[in-house]
Amino acid sequence: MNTVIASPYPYPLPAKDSGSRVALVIIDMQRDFVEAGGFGAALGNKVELLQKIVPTVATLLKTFRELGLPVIHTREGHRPDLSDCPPAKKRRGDSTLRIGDSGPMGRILVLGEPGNDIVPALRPNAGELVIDKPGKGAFYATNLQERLKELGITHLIFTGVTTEVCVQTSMREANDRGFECLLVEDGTESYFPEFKQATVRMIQSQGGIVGWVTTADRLIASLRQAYTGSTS
Ligand code: C5J
Repeated sequence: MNTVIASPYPYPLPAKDSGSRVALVIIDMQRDFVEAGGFGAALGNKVELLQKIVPTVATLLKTFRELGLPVIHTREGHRPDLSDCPPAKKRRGDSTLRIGDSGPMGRILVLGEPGNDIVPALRPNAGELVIDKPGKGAFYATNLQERLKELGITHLIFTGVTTEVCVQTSMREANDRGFECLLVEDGTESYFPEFKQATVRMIQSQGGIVGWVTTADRLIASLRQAYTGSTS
C-alpha cells in the first residue's frame, strides 16, 4: 500500500484503479480573503499572511493536474439578494464594511463579484469542480457530498484558508461523512499563526481524531510514487 509520511501515522493512499480516488480540496483561495479590500481585510486582518501559501498550493494544483487527479475549489459567498446569508452572519463583527456592502472589489462576499474570484495563480480549469458555499463548511447547503460520491472520491487533501475556520470546519464535516482527510500544513494559513498551530495539533490528536497532517513535499513525492511509479 502507498502511504504519505504524515502525523500521527502514515496516510494511506487509494491504489491506482481501485475505484477509490484521492482529490485535492482548495478552500476559499478567493480575493475576498487573500487580497486587500475584501472581507478578510474589512475584518481588520493582515491578508499578506495568507498570500505566502499561494505558490505551495499552486505546486500542489499543478501536481494533481499532471497526475490526472481531481481538484475541488470552494468559494465562500452569498446570492446577490443575500437570501442565503443568515442575518446573524451579516450582523457579526464591528466592521464598517459588511457582507453585501460595496467595497473596492465589489460587494463583499457576494457571488459573481470580483472579490469572490479565486486568485489568478489558482484559477480553476474547465471541468474542475467549483463549490459555492454560503457557510464556513464546504458540505453545508451544497451538493459536495453527492458530487464526491459520483466521482468515487474517498480521500480528501485539504489546503486553503483559513485554517481554523473554513478549512477546519470542512475537514470536520468530511471526517464525519467518512472521508479519509489529510491537511497540508504548508498549504493552509490563518490570519492568526497561533490558531493555525492549534488546529494542526488538534486535528491529528487522539490518533487522528479528525485526520492526518503532512507537508506538500511529502505529499507530492508519495503521489508521484503511487500514481506514476516515479519520485521525480
Ligand atoms: C472566514 C474562511 N474566515 N474561508 N472564512 O470567514 O475561513
